[in-house]
Amino acid sequence: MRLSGEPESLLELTTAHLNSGLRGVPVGTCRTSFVTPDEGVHYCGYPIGELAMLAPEDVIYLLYNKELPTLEQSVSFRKDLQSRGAIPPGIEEVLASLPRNGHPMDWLSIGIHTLGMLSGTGNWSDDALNLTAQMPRLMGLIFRYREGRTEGIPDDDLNLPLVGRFTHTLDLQDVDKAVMNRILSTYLVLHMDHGGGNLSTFAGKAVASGHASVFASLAGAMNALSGPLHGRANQSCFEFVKRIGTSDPAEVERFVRGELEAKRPVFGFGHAVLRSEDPRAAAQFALGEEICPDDEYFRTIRVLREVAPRVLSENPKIRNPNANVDIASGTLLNFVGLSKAEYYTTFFGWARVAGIGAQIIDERTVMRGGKGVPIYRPKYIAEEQSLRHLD
Ligand code: CMX
Repeated sequence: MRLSGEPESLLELTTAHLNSGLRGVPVGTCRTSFVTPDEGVHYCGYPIGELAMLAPEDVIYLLYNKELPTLEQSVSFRKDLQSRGAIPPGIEEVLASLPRNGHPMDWLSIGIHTLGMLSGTGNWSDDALNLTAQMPRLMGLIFRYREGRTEGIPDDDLNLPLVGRFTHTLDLQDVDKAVMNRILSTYLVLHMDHGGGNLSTFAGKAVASGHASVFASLAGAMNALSGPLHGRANQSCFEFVKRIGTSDPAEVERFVRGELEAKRPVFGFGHAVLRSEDPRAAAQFALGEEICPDDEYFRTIRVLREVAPRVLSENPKIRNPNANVDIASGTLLNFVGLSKAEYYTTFFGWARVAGIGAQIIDERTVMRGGKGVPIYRPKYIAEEQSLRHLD
């Protein structure tokens, strides 16, 4: 059945597109990023491999302004973020009341919502930048309250870079904060944006299209990200690496084959769009070789990176047997002292606040000559039962 045949249509819709989660159906344009099969995600035209080692502040500037900052612009943007970063005191009372065994992603969503109630301005651009600047302190407080470390929380230091403010609030003893900051900076840059149609970005923009606040929209995006088929895959990936428990190539191969025989996914491999190794994986492997080449889990993933693609390639229906972004991120976070995998998706969420926030501003204030994209309203076709009353 043909559903549309506009002369300029990008796609001829058929019944095969129905109930497919809008897969492949063009719905709009994206100004911040796109994904290609060979080079993966690009931010404003730059392949991610070229941006991986930049400071998060400069990449946030890129996503908002569509060009990398000059030195002067970079300094002034950091000052602007500093002026926006203070979070209202009421947030701690709310965090103190949340169930400690609740998932950190639920805490993050509630935290963002609360920030909106306490400090929202109603201006798209200000609210998105304010939340971006508030995130490090919120993240640090979530860790501290969830773990009951509520005594002696250092005051926020707004002069620090974004990542430094998080590690300062977290204030873990016996860790190398400089290395932790480096790993987290790269993690944030690699995860900030991924095109317009991934579930959390789409959900956030859909909520914003009804003119809900930036905070409500981003809280909705975090709820979408929290699912095990979406953002929570990075938690599963590190749990998977820990289960392997060896870096002996023959043992690793036996493990991978066993997982496939048991019909379980080989985590950290495969991709819906990419057809070669994800440059975000390559960037994290390069960092790991520098920072933790002898770490037991890093040795495991180094072997897995060689073995798994060979084994997965034996199955012709697997379109990309290579490593994806999740293969190494948990191992690196664990190495720097962030060992609880249940938190890994919150770092993903923290990073995405920048990309989704920038996309929301584009959809609300730039698209359609500044009028903004109208409220989302895709068409659903009535099924037979729902037409019975017409008989
Ligand atoms: N392990 C086992 N089976 C895999 C596989 C893997 N790593 N990658 C693909 N397959 C299977 C698929 O499940 C699918 O099987 P069915 O036909 O029985 O449904 C078949 O191979 C074809 O899949 P595909 O077209 O190559 O890939 P999809 O777009 O369907 O799936 C993905 C992509 C990421 C969900 C899949 O590769 C996967 O499950 N990987 C493991 C989990 C993982 O690492 N997730 C993190 C993704 C990170 C990211 O998206 O950036």
